[in-house]
Amino acid sequence: MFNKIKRAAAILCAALLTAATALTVTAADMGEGKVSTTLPEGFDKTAAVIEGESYTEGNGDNVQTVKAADGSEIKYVYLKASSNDQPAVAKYTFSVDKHGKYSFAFALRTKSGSSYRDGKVVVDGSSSFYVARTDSTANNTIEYVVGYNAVELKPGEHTIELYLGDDFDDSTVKSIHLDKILVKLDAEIKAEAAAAPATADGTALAALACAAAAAVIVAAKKRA
Ligand SMILES: [Ca+2]
Repeated sequence: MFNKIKRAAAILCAALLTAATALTVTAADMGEGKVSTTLPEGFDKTAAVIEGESYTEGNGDNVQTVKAADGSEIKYVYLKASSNDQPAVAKYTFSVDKHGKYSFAFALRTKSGSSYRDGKVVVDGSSSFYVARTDSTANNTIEYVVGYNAVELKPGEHTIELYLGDDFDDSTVKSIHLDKILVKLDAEIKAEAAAAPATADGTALAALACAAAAAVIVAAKKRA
């Protein structure tokens, strides 16, 4: 029941943001994410980047690449509803060196005309939340969905898994195209958001990927 309520909140949040972009619904308000086409405030510097296609375990259908409108390539993992009972999942390992609350932002490839889709995120096998977005009108760009901002992590190794929403079935196209997961300590997000207005754009992501993460190290494991 609780998850159903959380899912409803995520759907409402995404719908409201689509209907009126001036309306601000924050992750803190909803306990869920909001959708943006630019890097979320506070994530534009020194967030750790987990590439969606570099999952350490899982049964993601495959790794795909598309060319974005600006000529760059988007490489992502394609999760789709399975024809058997095996849930589609991609799992990642990362570690942090500071104790605190962390937020996650999910960079999803857009596909015009695609249906509503959501994903269930599980951190360390227990904490979970949904990321959700509505239909997309854009094609081959990136939308960011900011995750629940109250995942407390202790120093050491952690896991994050992305599943399709658990009400997915095979009646329509149901899938997620995950490009990246950004991980950042909440205190650092707040400090950066307060220090400077967000100026992030697509080019900022390349710089971000090269930046030294202050508190998060993404595991260097390769997929088998
Ligand atoms: Ca990627």
